[in-house]
Amino acid sequence: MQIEKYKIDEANHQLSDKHQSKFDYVAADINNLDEVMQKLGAFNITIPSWALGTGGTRFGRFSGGGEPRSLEEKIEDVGVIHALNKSSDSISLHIPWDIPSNADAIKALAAQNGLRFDAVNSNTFQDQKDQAHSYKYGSLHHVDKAVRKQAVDHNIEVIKYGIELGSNALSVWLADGSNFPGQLNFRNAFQNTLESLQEIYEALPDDWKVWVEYKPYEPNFYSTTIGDWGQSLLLANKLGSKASTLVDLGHHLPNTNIEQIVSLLLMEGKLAGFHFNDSKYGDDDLTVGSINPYQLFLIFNELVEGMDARGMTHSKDLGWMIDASHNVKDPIEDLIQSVEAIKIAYAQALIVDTVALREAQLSNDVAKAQEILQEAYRTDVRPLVAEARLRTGGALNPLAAYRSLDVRKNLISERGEKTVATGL
Ligand code: RM4
Ligand code: MN
Ligand code: MN
Repeated sequence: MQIEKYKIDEANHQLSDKHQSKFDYVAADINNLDEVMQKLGAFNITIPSWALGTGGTRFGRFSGGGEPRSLEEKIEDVGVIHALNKSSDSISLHIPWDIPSNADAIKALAAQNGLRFDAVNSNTFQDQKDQAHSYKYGSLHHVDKAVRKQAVDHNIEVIKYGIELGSNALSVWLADGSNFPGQLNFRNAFQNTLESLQEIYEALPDDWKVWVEYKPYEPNFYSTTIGDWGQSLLLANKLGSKASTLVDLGHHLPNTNIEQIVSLLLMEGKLAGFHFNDSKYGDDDLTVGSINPYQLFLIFNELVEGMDARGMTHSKDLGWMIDASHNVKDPIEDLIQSVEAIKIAYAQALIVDTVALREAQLSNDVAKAQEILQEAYRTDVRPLVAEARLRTGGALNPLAAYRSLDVRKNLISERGEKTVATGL
C-alpha cells in the first residue's frame, strides 16, 4: 500500500493553524533555528526488516494482522512509515530472515518507496535447515574450526547480498558465550572470534565497514564472548580502520552510563552507530523513549558534541537504526513512535547552549551545567520536529495520519488477518 501525498496534505491542513502557533512560540527562542531545522530535516533512522511483524517472547506470539508476508511487503511497510515521517529512508536486512533473491527487483521496489539499504546483518545465533554444523555452542568463537568456517562463510555471503543491494556495512551480533563456569576458555574463545572476524574483514570491499555489536547476557547467561564495549573495541582495534563498535541501547546492564561509553567511542573514532530501543530490565526492545527519554537525550547530547568536535556530519557519519520488537503494539505505530522519540532527543541536543555549558564546566559550576542541559531537555521541541517533517513533505502528526488513513485496516484486507512475518 502506498500513501498518496494529497492525503497527507489533507491531514496536515486540519492541524496547520494549531501547529503554526506552537511552532512560532518555540522557534522565537531558538538562536540557531535554520541550522536546527536543516539538521532535523536531514536526519533519518533506518528501520530493521525484522521489526515489521509482531515480536514474541519464548512464551508466545500474538500476531496483530496484516503483517508483511515477504521482503517486498516489508519494504512497502517501511515505505508507509517514510511517507508519513520522511525520516526513515532506509531498511536493514537480516539474512537469512530476508533473502533478496532478486536484488534488482528488490532495489527497484525500495527506490519506488524512496528507500535505500543500510547495514546487512548476519545470523549465526540460529541453526538453519540443511546447515552442516550447529551453533548450539557458538559460531565465530566455536572450538571446532569447521563450525567457525561455516559461520565465516555465512558472513561473507551476507556481504555479497549487501553489495548487490548497495549497502556498505555488515553488522555482526553473536550469541556466542557460555552458560556455566568452566564451559569455556575465555582467551581461546576471544582469539577464535578475532581470527574469524579477521577472515570476514578480509572479504570487505574497500568502502565497507564491519560493526561489532556487544551484549552482556542472553541467550547465554554466564558469559558472552563479545559482552561489553571494551571487548568490542578491543576486537575493532585489532581488526583495523573498517571495524568499529555498535551500541545497542538494550545491551547494557541496568544503570550503565551509556552516554559516557558513546562519548569515548566517538573520541576514538570507533563508534559505528546505534541500535535504538528502550528497556527497563534487560534487552527489552521496547519503543525508543518509552522508559527513559532523559537518557536518550543525554546520549544525543554526547553525540552532537562529540561529532561536532570531529567535524562529522550528523545525518551520515554514523549508523542510526532502530532494533526493537513489538509484542502488544502495531509494529508500524511503534516504529513511528520510536523515530519520533529519537528526533525529539536529537532536537533537544541541538539546542543545548554548548558555549555556556563549556564555561560552566570550566568553572566547576555544577548547578549551572545541570540547568543548561535540563533547559534544553524540558523545552517542548515537538513543533520543531513537526515543522521539519512538514517541510520535507511528511505528516505533521504521523501517528494520527496513519490512524485516520486506516492503514492497518487496508493492510489486513490486502494480506489477511493471520499473516506472520519472519523476524524476532
Ligand atoms: C540481538 C541483537 C541484534 C539483532 C538480533 C535480532 O539481540 O540486538 O542486533 O540483530 O537481536
Ligand atoms: Mn541490536
Ligand atoms: Mn538486542
